[in-house]
Amino acid sequence: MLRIRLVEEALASRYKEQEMRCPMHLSIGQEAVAVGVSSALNKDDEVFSNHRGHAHYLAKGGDLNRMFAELYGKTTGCCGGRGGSMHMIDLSVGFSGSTPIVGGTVPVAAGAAWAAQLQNTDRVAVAFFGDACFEEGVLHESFNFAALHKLPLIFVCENNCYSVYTRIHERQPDRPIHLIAKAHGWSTDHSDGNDIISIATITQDAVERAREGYGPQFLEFPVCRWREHCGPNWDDHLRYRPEGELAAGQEKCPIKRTREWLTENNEMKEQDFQEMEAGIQKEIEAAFEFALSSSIPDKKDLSRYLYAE
Ligand SMILES: Cc1ncc(C[n+]2csc(CCOP(=O)(O)OP(=O)(O)O)c2C)c(N)n1
Ligand SMILES: [Mg+2]
Repeated sequence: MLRIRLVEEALASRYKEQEMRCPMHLSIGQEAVAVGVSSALNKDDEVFSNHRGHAHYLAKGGDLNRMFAELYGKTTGCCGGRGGSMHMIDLSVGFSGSTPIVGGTVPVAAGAAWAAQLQNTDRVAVAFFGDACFEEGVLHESFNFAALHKLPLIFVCENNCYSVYTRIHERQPDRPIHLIAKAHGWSTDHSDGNDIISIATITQDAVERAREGYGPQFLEFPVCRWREHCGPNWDDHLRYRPEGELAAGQEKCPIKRTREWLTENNEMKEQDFQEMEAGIQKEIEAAFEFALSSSIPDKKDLSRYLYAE
């Protein structure tokens, strides 16, 4: 969680240099879900992400150098510099892709889960999405298909209550999102999206059920997006959130909470955190150097990769 936080804070501070020329949606404040869920997965389990995907990519084991190079549009990026922030992929660690089309990866995750089932593997697929994804027809079609075929698929809803500037109660009827999944007859669970231990625990249970053939599982985690929807800035001055909501969300910071818990239980000392931070900062500096010194794609390759080669 700390690594993801420091990585995204570093990206936010360098974004204004205008060298990373892709829109960027940061997960600052929402790190616990990506990390807690991924901690319950094997390397070959397949994760599918959305527009807010840096945390999912890193938590699944994605390479930081290749991620930064992708953001800078360089050939060494995880998509050869063609995708940018919202189209990352690293099949070697089971990060099977992200797209910015809200709901776009959900049916693809269902396909991956179906393939895992047809091939008699014990792999599961995971689809991360936000609360706004419930307004997309394809999510409900995927729910139906997954339920019908009892797919080994974990649906993970990171509910930050917003679709850009619009609060959930202006967009959807007032009911818990996880009850929609329950209506399909699945196991559903939900917990505080700032509590890494409970996220990891309920995900482990869900993954186990999915591997044992009990079909799709649905997890909902309420979280708080700290910064603007898209971009590196703070935007509370725009007043689309009720007064005090952001401050209350920040007070529940998953990293602060875990740090306090680890210190109180004598698992880690202040010095350990400082050493950890220093190590991460070094890694971040090296990743920027790697990305900045890599080359940009050649014009002659422009039409490549449109179709499988
Ligand atoms: C099909 C589709 N409709 C609209 C958009 C524009 N759009 C991009 S992100 C976003 C909000 C998504 O909210 P949510 O799914 O809750 O994720 P969050 O940004 O809160 O993490 C919208 C409407 C889009 N990318 N795709
Ligand atoms: Mg949202």
